Amino acid sequence: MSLSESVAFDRVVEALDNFRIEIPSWGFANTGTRFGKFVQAAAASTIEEKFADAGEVNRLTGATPTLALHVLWDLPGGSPHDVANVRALERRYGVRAGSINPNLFQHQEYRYGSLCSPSAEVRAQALAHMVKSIEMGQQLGSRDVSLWLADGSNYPGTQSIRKRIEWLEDALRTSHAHLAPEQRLLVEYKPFEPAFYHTDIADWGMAMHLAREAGPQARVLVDTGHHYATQNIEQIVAWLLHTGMLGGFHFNDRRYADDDLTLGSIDPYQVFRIFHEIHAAASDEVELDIAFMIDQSHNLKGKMEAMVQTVVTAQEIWVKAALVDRGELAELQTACELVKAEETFRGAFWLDVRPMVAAWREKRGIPADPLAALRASGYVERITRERGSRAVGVASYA
Ligand code: RM4
Ligand code: MN
Ligand code: MN
Repeated sequence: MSLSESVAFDRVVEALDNFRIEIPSWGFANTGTRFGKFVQAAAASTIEEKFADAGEVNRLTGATPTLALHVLWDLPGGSPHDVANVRALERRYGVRAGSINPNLFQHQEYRYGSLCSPSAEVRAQALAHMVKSIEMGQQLGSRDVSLWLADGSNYPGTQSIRKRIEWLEDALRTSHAHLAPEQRLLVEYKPFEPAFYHTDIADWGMAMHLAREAGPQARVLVDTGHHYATQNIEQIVAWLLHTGMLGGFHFNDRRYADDDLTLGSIDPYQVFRIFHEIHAAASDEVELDIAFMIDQSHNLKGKMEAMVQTVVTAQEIWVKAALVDRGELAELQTACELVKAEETFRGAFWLDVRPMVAAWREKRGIPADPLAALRASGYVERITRERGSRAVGVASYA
């Protein structure tokens, strides 16, 4: 890292001023593993509580102005009343509705699939839900409809993989036709779980094909937890950037599978490598339109603390990647100066950027240490008292 201190700070300011990350409503709710759920007294169970928590995270970090919503959990009626209610909550808590996530994995009818079910009737029901989600996005003024499909099969020979591709192509084309001009359809992939033999959208190649089939407003969404353990995620990101197909991210960390651990807790260098690809593409004037989102829900950590910790980590790693001297790196790459290139690259990773990030926060009137500010605010104690006494319904998530 050979940038002078003042150049470095300017870059930090620019990088953080432009960095926004969406938080998920389900990150504040009680969820768990397949085996058990350890409920938390402070967990949110109404949409108002989720907006309140999101507003607090935004106040502490200045980086989370939108809240991703899951249709079945947050907008179950899908009625005008739901929409009016969300609009009022947006005003009250200073956070807007973000991506709309259809829920095609919890109804009993979806046992053998939703958009890919062999039953035409079930496929029609799933498609109607897609269309409804798109319309809710329009009414809420939120831009992205983000599709994660749990469809797949558990045993070889039990389903026609190719027929299911055709049904899915049809469903996505029809869904796309309902998009307003400013809306986008994001297609997420995941190699396995809940299906354990084949998953209908298992990797980025399938997601990219489907997004292209769907239409010009469809893009791929990369959930960092949705890859096999050895996969080179930043290479996938580079390809999606190159092809103009990168629509967004769901960030979380993992050690084994879709673990939804806090970002950077296992492998911060992985996050750095992904962020570097994005900064590098931006400096090469690649056109970018990327929704950064968090997809985590914690079973053991306090939900507010974990969310603030994640946003802070994302900001720090985003800044580290912004501080790679890309001019120098390009020269070293051309000259095939391997060790120097690698040291230039990872030198930025080793920097302790926390003082500069704190200085940026002070400059922007945000608490210098958001986690300490959360603790000092008494917010978690208050919601624990207010929410703790009632009986909790515990949702399950994939
Ligand atoms: C899935 C996937 C989706 C998320 C659900 C809750 O594993 O990551 O994005 O909506 O979990
Ligand atoms: Mn996800
Ligand atoms: Mn996931």
